[in-house]
Amino acid sequence: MTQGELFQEIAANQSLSLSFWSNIALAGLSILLFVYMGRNVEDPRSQLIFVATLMVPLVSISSYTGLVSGLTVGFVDVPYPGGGTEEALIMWGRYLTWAFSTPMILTALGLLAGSNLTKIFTAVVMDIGMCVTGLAAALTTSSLALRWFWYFISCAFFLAVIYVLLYEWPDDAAAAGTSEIFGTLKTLTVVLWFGYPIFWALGSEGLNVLTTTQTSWAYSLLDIGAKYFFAYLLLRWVAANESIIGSVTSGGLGSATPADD
Ligand code: RET
Repeated sequence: MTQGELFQEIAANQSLSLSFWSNIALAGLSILLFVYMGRNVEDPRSQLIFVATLMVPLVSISSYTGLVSGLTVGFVDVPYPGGGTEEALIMWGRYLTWAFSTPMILTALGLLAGSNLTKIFTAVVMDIGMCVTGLAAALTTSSLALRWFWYFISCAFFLAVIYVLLYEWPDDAAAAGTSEIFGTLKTLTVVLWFGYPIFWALGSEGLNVLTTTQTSWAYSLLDIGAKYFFAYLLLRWVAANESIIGSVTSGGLGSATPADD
């Protein structure tokens, strides 16, 4: 199918189109709002959090423009359990662009927690591994088993990210004095991020319990919470508490918290 035909196919499905356009609109509004919120921020660490977080809606508007234009979607012969293969519209651009947006979310969270470079690097590279292997899972057509093997590799990367979020950064955030906001954002992130592999498994890429349009809406709604709402909460706090972020002294390779022993 040509890109023009894919574009027509998407435009003809009103609900699917709306799941894309709603995010383009929200990403656009978020970009304007976040630039405005950051206009007076002067502390360099707070500015870095702003830039990283601003990248999230910037990547998002690009991602959804790719989807709605037919550039980053395609019909793929997906093997399903039971032996059959079905041609399904796969939004592979989502997995590709997550490799750019989710590292920004984690970098911003790590900076907020006052984490050291080692932990931020670990979270970011595991996260990129998760997105790229998720893309491989979505595009593998040769074997059902290997499709799911990619999925489980991606889940393993994902668990490493969750580990850093749940067991490493909370202690750092306590030392940095950002515990309260970090706790809120951590919970929001962990809960919403678990939604993605669940909907992948249920959707047209996985077990085909949900249609492509339903899967797309699931991702689009998760995106609204995990990106724009998350970013708004984070930036509102950072703009109001620049001095706390400014007094964080960690950021090198060492541990932000003193060793336990
Ligand atoms: C996939 C499928 C394979 C297994 C796992 C996945 C996890 C995806 C996640 C995505 C988060 C995306 C966000 C985007 C915001 O821009 C790739 C669906 C574990 C956690 C927050």
